[in-house]
Amino acid sequence: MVKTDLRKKAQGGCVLMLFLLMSLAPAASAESAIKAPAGMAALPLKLPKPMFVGTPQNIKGVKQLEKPLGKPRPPFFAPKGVKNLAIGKKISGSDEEPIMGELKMITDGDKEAADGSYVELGPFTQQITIDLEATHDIYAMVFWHYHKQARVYFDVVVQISDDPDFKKFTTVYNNDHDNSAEQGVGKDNHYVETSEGRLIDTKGVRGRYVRLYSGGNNASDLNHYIEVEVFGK
Ligand SMILES: [Ca+2]
Ligand SMILES: [Ca+2]
Repeated sequence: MVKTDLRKKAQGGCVLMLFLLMSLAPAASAESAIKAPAGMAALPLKLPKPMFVGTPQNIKGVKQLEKPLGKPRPPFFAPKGVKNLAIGKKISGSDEEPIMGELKMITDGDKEAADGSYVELGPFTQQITIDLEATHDIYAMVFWHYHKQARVYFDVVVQISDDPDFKKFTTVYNNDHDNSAEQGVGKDNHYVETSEGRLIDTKGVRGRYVRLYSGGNNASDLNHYIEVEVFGK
C-alpha cells in the first residue's frame, strides 16, 4: 500500500516536472530550460540549415519508424571538455571510390544538405570506418546521411572498436531488424533523417575506430553520408 502511494506521488512529481519543462520550452531555448548536471555540458553542436520542414508524407511501409519529436532535440549532456574527435580524421570503407564525392568529405565539417556536400556510396550494405588515431572515451555520435528530403536509411549499425579489424567491438546502434547486414539483429528504431542528424548516446565506450553500416534507403539502394561527428575525450 505504502509503496503504491509513493509511486503515485513520484509519478505525479514527474508529470508536474514534465509540464513545467514543457511550459518553459517556448519562452526559453531548449538549452537554457534544462540545466546541465555538475561537471557536464551540452554537446557543442553546430547544426546545418534545414532543407525541409514538417512531417514527411512520402514514407510508407517502414516498420518501427520513430515519430518525429515535433520540436528541437533537447540538449545532450556529456562531460565538460568533450569535442568532435572525428573532424579531419581518415576514413576507409567498403566503397573507396564513391559514385559522388570523396570519403574525406564525411569528416570535413560541412553538414549542409546540398549537392556537393554529400558522398554517394554504392548500393546495398556498405560501411565506413573512421580512425580517431588514439583511444578515447566516446560519449555521443551525431551523423547525417542525407537531409535534402525526408528519408529513412536501412540497416544503420554503429560499432566502436580498438581493433582496426573489428574482431571485437561494441555495438552502439543497430536498426537492422533481420540481420541482412550480418552484424547481428538490432532493436533500435528506424528514423527520418533531418538537419539535426541522428544523435546516439555511446555511454563512454572506449575505442579508436568507429564503423557505420547502412543498406540503402527508402528512395534508393544507394548509401549517403554528409558528416559523422564523434564526441569524446
Ligand atoms: Ca561533410
Ligand atoms: Ca535489414
